[in-house]
This record gives sequence, C-alpha cells and structure tokens, in this order.
Amino acid sequence: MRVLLVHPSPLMYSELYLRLEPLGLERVAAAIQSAGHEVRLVDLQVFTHADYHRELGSFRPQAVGFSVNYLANVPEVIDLAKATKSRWPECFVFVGGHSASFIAPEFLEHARGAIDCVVRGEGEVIGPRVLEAIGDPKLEALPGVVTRHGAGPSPTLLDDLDRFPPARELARRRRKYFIGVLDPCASAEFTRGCPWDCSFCSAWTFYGRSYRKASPEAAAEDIARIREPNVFLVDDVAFIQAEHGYAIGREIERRGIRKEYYLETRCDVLIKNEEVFAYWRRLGLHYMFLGVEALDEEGLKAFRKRSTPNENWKALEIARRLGFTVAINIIADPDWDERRFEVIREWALSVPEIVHLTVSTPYPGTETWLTESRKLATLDYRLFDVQHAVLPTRLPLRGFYEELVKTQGILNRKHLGWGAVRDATGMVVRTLLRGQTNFARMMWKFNSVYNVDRQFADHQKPVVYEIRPPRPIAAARPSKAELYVHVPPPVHRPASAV
Ligand code: B12
Ligand code: SF4
Repeated sequence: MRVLLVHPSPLMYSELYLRLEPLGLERVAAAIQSAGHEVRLVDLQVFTHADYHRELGSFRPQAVGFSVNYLANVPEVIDLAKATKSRWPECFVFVGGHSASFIAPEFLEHARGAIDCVVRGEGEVIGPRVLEAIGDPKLEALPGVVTRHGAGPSPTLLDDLDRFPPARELARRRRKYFIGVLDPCASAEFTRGCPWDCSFCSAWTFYGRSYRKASPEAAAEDIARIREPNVFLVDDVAFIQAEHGYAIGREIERRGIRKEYYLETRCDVLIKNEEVFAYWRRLGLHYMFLGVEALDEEGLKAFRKRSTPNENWKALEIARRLGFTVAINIIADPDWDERRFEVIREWALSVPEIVHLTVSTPYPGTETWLTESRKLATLDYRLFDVQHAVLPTRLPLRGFYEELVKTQGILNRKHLGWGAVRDATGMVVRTLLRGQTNFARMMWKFNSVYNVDRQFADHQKPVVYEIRPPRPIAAARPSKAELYVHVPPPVHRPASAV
C-alpha cells in the first residue's frame, strides 16, 4: 500500500530557535515499511501545503497519516484532512501522536468524517495493523484505535525500543533541521517516558509513567547512522540511570563517533549523576536544557516538580563548573503583574544561563487540565502553544503581552544581542561556510516572531474549531484511568519520584 505520513507546520517557537526532524513519524514510517508498505513523508515544517497537495497528486497514497503532537496544530490537520477527503474520497485518513491521543473523540467530531480513525499512543506496533484492517469492522476493536463508531482497548507499548530505528532518509531537506548553533541537527532517542509526575506535563500520562531504554548498542548504532554533526536527544529526562548513559557513551567511543549533543534533564538528576554528564561533556555534550520552571518553593510545589530552589541552584552551579551552555525555562502565569515580570527580568539578567519564558497552559492529558479552577479564556486550539495566554490574565490581555514580549526581548538580547553576536561571529561564519543559514537567520528574526500586536491579534481571529473544555472532577487528584493513554506495566521508579 502507498502511505503518506505528514507532520504539520511549525508553531511560533520553532520559527525562531529551532526546527527538529519528525522523529516519531520516522519511527512509525520504519514500522510501516517493515510491514511491506511504500512510505513517503512530508514535513510541513519545511514544505508548504501546496507541496503536500502536489505529493497527493503524484504519489496517490491509499492512506494518509497525520502526526499531531501539538494541540495548536489540530485545526490545520482537520482542514488538511477535509481537503484530502474531498479530493480523494477513497483515501484512508488517520491521525496519531501525543495530543491527538488525549482528544480522540472531539478530533473525530470536528472532522465530520474526514478522519477515519485516531490512533492513540505509540504508533510503531499499531500503525501497520491499522493499515491491514482498512475497510474491516475489526478496525475499531484494535488497541488504541478510536473511530466515530467505537474504540478499542488501551494501546500497546512497544516492547523493545531497538526495533524500528527511524527512517531518517524519508525526511527530505534535512539541512533545515537545527537548534541554535547546532545547525544542522538530527534527533535521536535513548529512552522513552518519564517516572516523575509534574502536574503541568503530559509526558508521563502519555506513557503511563513507564520508562524504557534502548540498548546501548542500538542507541550508538543509530547515532552512527546520523550524517549531521549535531544531535538533539529527545528523551524527556536524559541519563536518569547513569549506567545507561555510560554504556551508550562507551559504545559511541568504541565506534569513534564525534558529534555535538543537546539534551534535556532535571536538576536533581544532574546533581545525582554529575559524573555521567561530565563524561558526556568529553564526548561532545555542550548544551543542555534544565527544567527549572519556577524560582520559589511555592511554585515548584504547585507544579509537583519534586525539587527545591536549593537543588536548582546547585544544579546550575554544577552545569557551569562542567562548562555547559545551559538553557532554562520559567513558566509565566497569566496572573502575573508587572512586578512579577520585573523580578524575573532582574533574576534572568543576573545569571549566565539562557532563560526562556513560556506561558502556563493547561493541556488535555495533564493533571492541571482537570484541576485548574480558572475558566479558560479562549477555546481556540491554535493558542494552546505555551506562547499565548489561554487563562484569564490579571493585567489587560494586551498589557500581559507587553510585559511578556518585553521580558522575552530582554532575555533574547542577553544571548542574541550585539555582544553575543560578536562572540558568536566565528560560529555564524562556520555554519555559513557549511552552507547552513538557519542559525544566522535566527539572530535577526526575533521581532517578527515575538510581537505584541501579532500575539494580541491572534486572539481576535475567527475560531472554527473549539477545544472541548474539561469536565470538573470530584476528587482532588484525577485517577490514572482519567489521565493515562498507555496503561502501564510494572515499572522501575526512582525513589525520589515516588
Ligand atoms: C522533542 C520535543 C520537541 C521538539 C520537536 C520535535 C519535532 N519535530 O516534533 C521541539 C524542541 C521543537 C519541541 C517544541 C515544542 N514542544 Co515539544 N516535545 C518534545 C518531546 C520532549 C519529545 C517528542 C519526541 O520526539 N518524542 C519521541 C518520539 C519517538 O515520540 P512521538 O513524537 O511522540 O511519536 C510517537 C507517538 O506520538 C506516535 N505518533 C506520532 N505521530 C504519529 C502519527 C501517526 C499517524 C501515528 C499512528 C502515531 C504517531 O508514535 C510515535 C512513536 O511511538 C515531547 C514530550 C514527549 N515525551 O513526547 C514534547 C511535547 C510534545 N512538546 C510540547 C510542547 C508544549 C512544545 C512547544 C509548544 C513548546 C515547548 N515546550 O517548547 C514547542 C512547539 C513545537 C512546534 N510544533 O513547533 C508538549 C505538547 C503539549 C501539547 N499537548 O500540545 C510535550 C508533550 C511536552 C510536555 N511537557 O507536555 N518539542
Ligand atoms: S520531569 Fe519533565 S518530563 Fe517528567 S513529568 Fe516533569 S516536566 Fe514532564
């Protein structure tokens, strides 16, 4: 069967700092290929809607699968599904991915028949089975599958992460993928899932709080196959188990691989496993993202981050000592006033790290979605991208964006202003000499992306598809059944996360 897999367009954030390959879709593609199908991939982060329609005309797929990891992409994907079905009514249209998994029934409702099924959870095991079941009533009895007529049991976890290494060759124009100075940059995955349970995050609810590891050999083999000089490790929390990190590192050394890496981890994991991070520093790890989220005890408790301000500072000291360039994220609450933004600005300018600010956003699949007592101020999916305020703002909405953009501008100038440009000139020249322009462009794009008028105007756009607001729950904490996509097998869990 001819199958076309599609990744939607980038959101605001990716227009500026990064654009990454659609790794999940490449893994699903590998599984579908290994079942004997012909697969092509269109990534709308780098191709246009016109390219997509041309591909439909030339490839004539019998099935089109969309990846919806981000809630803000829901309207785009519904419209593409409708356009596809109206031109090619025989084509089977299915949707999978992180966000789609939490909102399957409403997705199908909005699409009014243009989407044949939503596939909840991981796509590797179920993807090929869905294609096999097209036209058969047994489709809706498959694990994770939801149609307008019914839903199968909960989805099946992939038993072995080594199966189905990503079909990277399907992502064309790979030079477009980058993160900051890591230009171009590929992505890779060493582990899947997260054993913690932060209230604002859906990484743990998607995987049912499970945690799986690729074998060190397969992980290193995958890195060896990557042609790009840089790699973004997509693991939710890198190197939770130091031994695993060492084992992969040794395999990488044995193969003589030299690359630069970026990863994300928790402050307490960095403190506990400092040595493995120091070891990876020598292997080429220069950049890391640390999940700090809040500066005060109260904020960390509210997010159930299970770390303290002291631990966070200690982790930052370790990262500085080891010579990492660190990015951290602070979650801005729509309830913030000018004073609160001022405090963040002062603090952010006093530390050497790159500080990002995102807006607190309840997402389906998170605990906050069910427990947040404030009423949503908008039901427009497109605004659920952690750059817009979807909860009521204390300041007038425009005033909130003025403070947000002012703060983001100051933080941006700190690491991308003229001083930084001077320091980064060598790097810009090197990337340009390699024919890479993503990083150089990023340095001049800020004002067109983060812009008060633009962000405010986004709220005035007509809304075609509205998110279904959460049903209030009776209990203080939602049950697993209310939260999980994958119902977990018995798991390893670090003591600090229990
Ligand atoms: C890497 C990553 C990114 C990368 C994007 C990489 C890319 N090109 O997709 C970057 C850094 C750019 C990024 C940015 C953002 N991210 Co992000 N990101 C992640 C992260 C950590 C891992 C994703 C990943 O690669 N996983 C590994 C692959 C193998 O899994 P996967 O993509 O989920 O695919 C599997 C299944 O979903 C499924 N599947 C996927 N597609 C399809 C399609 C079909 C047809 C089928 C059948 C199945 C299927 O099968 C795949 C294999 O099992 C997730 C957290 C998580 N654990 O998922 C957050 C996450 C997806 N991001 C999130 C958010 C909020 C964002 C941002 C909006 C803001 C931010 N926090 O930075 C931006 C917006 C990005 C954009 N679209 O422009 C949220 C999503 C919230 C939501 N519900 O919308 C998540 C869940 C993090 C969280 N803490 O809650 N992100
Ligand atoms: S530690 Fe990170 S990935 Fe895990 S639940 Fe918390 S925010 Fe999500």
